[in-house]
Amino acid sequence: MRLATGRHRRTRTLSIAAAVAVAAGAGGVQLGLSNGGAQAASAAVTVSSTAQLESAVRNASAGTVIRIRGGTYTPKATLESTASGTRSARITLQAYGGEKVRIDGSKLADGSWLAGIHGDYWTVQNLTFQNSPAQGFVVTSSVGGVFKNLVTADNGDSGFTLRGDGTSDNLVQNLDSHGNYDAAGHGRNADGIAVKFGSGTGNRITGARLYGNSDDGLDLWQFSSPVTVEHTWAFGNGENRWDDSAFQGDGNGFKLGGGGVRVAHVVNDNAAWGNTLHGFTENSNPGAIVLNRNTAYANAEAGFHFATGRARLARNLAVGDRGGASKLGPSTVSAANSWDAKVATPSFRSTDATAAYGARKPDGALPATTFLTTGSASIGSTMN
Ligand SMILES: [Ca+2]
Ligand SMILES: [Ca+2]
Repeated sequence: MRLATGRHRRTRTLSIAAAVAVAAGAGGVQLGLSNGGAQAASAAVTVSSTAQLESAVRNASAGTVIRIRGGTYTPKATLESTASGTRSARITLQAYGGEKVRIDGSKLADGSWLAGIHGDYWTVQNLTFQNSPAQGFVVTSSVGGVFKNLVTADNGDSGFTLRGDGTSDNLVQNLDSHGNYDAAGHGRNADGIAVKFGSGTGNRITGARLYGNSDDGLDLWQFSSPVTVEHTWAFGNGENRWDDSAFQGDGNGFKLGGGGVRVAHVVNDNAAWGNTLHGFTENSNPGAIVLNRNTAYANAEAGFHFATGRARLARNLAVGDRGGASKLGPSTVSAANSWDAKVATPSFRSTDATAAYGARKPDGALPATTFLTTGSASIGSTMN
């Protein structure tokens, strides 16, 4: 273990403080702060009712595997745990076999998250988290998490969130996050995935579809360590789909910073289309963000907006963005992109996005599509 115990001690203190803060609020949240009585709950447990699910999450400890039978579950308090697994004894929360499980927040008190993990080495997979009054799924100061084949939809704030210092080595794979909208903020906060207000290296997002959210597809506001984002599509964000007369959603596909931090995120082989603001933007992050082989298509503002920082852009493709292909400041490095001199812009095989909305492959991978592909081996997203 390369980390000193000091980090764990600090994290645990913060987690308990946060948990107490939640417990002190409305809703009577019950938290499994003590593992003393929970050891017997380790190992596999299969749940088929909301009460069983709440109990299983509350009592989880290293080695627990919670399997949820198909159906819709409506917890009355945030599904929350401060327990940690280990590298060799993870805590697992997943659907039973191939069954379809929806965890639905429509019975939660206003302002409640639907689910919150405050521990290390969790695996959460093959589940839908929907209709929360606030955030859908929140991971705080966690290490080594695997969050795979999840859906976070129609929640009252961001769908999926990574936050807090000590957020390291987490993998978010094949997330679908859509329709998230914060009514109280008139849509200005709810992103598909938010990695915000924290730090820690080794976090990777891959294979996500982030669409139809009121604010941004992906938002890395004030996360001060590099995040890797790849094979991810952000589309149709920032549209007022809620008949909100005071709508304030922004609508960037990929918002790669902001809030005064300087950080060189790595953003490769993604696509952004049909967003109401920029496809890809530094959002004032002055760091040397790396962007290779991304595609921006038909966004309302710039395809690539990097006006103030030191981003390094290569082999990106921008077509049909109404604010122009790129808006780049003097400190950026731009080479072999479609807007650079003597670079040919290949034609798309298809501009019909239907297949991009379609069912994923059986293993959860992005659906096969010719949408926005060109056949070029040198420029633009591969769309897979
Ligand atoms: Ca916003
Ligand atoms: Ca945002």
